Amino acid sequence: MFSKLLIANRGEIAVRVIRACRELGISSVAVYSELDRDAVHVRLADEAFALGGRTAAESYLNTEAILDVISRSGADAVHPGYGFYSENAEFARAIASRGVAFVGPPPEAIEVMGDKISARLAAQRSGVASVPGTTEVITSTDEVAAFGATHGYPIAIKAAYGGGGRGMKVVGGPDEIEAALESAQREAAAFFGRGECYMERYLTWPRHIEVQIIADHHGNVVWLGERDCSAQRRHQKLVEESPAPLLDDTVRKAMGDAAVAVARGCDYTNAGTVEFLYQDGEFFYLEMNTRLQVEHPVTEMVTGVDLVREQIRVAAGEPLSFTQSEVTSVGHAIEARINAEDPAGGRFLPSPGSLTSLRVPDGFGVRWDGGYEAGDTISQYYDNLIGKLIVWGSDRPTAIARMQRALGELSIGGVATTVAAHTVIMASEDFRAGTHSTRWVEEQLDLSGVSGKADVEPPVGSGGTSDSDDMPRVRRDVVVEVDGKRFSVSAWVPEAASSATAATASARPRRASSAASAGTGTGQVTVPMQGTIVEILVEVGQEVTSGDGVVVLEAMKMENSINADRSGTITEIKVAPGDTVGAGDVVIVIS
Ligand code: MV4
Repeated sequence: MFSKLLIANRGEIAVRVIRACRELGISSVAVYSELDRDAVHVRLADEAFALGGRTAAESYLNTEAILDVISRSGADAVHPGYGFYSENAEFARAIASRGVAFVGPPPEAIEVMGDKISARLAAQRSGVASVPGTTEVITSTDEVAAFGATHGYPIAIKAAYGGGGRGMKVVGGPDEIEAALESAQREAAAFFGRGECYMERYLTWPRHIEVQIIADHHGNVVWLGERDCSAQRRHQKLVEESPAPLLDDTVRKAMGDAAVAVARGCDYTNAGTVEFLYQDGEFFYLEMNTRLQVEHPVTEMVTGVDLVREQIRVAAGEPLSFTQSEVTSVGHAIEARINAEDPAGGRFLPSPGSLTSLRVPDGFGVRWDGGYEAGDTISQYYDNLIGKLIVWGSDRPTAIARMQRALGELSIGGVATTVAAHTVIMASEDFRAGTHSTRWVEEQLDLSGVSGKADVEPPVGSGGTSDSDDMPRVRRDVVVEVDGKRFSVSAWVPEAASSATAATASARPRRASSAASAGTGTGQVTVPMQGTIVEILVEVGQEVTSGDGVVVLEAMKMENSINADRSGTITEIKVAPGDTVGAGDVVIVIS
């Protein structure tokens, strides 16, 4: 077994892994950005090392800094969590070459599954049916037309190196082929650096059902039930549950066998998830996620298996601690993702800021996997997941009632959250009947009357959701003696309070551009937070009215419409799709 494990991640998943390490008697090493100096994962780990930087790219995705800390810490294993380096084959190889274990699958399996065409071929070789489609790169519109003539419409055009729905275009009929193919290829090139696309029959009302698998280095591959993740918006899951409602046991078993076959087919080890689309009693392989997923707790709650513990054990070469026939699923588990987002009107607008208060529910059958405490800040630079509320009940109605009870106990001050959306989802007839699909939240759920406002408003004059992550701090080096040994310690202390307050107040108006609907702006349209430009909605010379969307910005995993701050003519477009921008950058000029 390992003696020291480094967690190359932050937030709730870093906390989750640290807890597993403690239970296994493994020493844990945290890493942190400048903004996470006092984060929960840092406080909880046995040791912590600074990476420097603030944005993800400067910190948790700074390969040089991470590799340096891995060697300095003496860690013999690295857990990547999800996101960041979790599906990066090059990183897995770099670690292995240093003699450090990667708590995840072999790099070859990550690569096969990272390319969606090769992933479809892998499933095919394993005898598992994918959605009817092609396994070759589309080279002309004629190929799409021929596919449509044979299989009918709609058709989905997807990026071969894509993921998360980005770049997927739906073709409703022959006259839409040209535009759809062109924009799919353009977006794929902008976002994934490769324009290759392939196509599939587009399923119109599918459920997203995924199977958890785990494999060891002794040839054992088992599946641990499935999760229904259909309640999502813009490819961000909101609610996940296990077992999937209204799923026939024969179909469930067939899906489990198919998932195991896909995993075996690519010599998979460690934890992974095989995604399927399920419609009209049929299931189709979609893709495989070669990492531990956010929603893994629902599987843990019904099977009793500690997935992170098993991940670490199999990475150390130990056999799985159970066999397939020993896996059982008892009762029902539901997870609600609690994000710092305002779901008002179905918009789910990011709402970074300081948590002025946080009271989490407890009691029978309730689990909170969190990464923050009251006083911490949800930064615009990272995922805005505050925590995951997971409940277990003896059956689905009991679990839903328990989730409703727990949501009622959860109280978060300082930021808007998705709690109100979860309350509506749990009460909705479609969700309770289990008839919702992947399009349900966006197209049918009524969130018009919902407000994501913080439960507890900060006292007037406190600065409210002020960006305390921007508070200027200065380094003070002090020498201390611990058990007679001399240490030099760097303390990061706030600058004199008065100057800090003044700096924060003038530094950065929040949501300047998106909130500017009064039409009195300067015409210098800025983005309110760091992110990636997804789409330009206007052209130079075009007339716009104040409040019109001009640019789509992806930030904190959400697409945000950046709007004109005054009426006038577009005179300059300073960005292109794929560009990274920082808070306050001017993207469009109107005069
Ligand atoms: C599909 C589909 C319907 N038909 N493929 C979106 C993300 C990417 N992982 C695959 N996605 C989809 N592929 C065919 N042939 C519908 C989706 C889809 C979806 C899938 C899983 C979870 C949520 C989704 C939301 C919208 C669309």
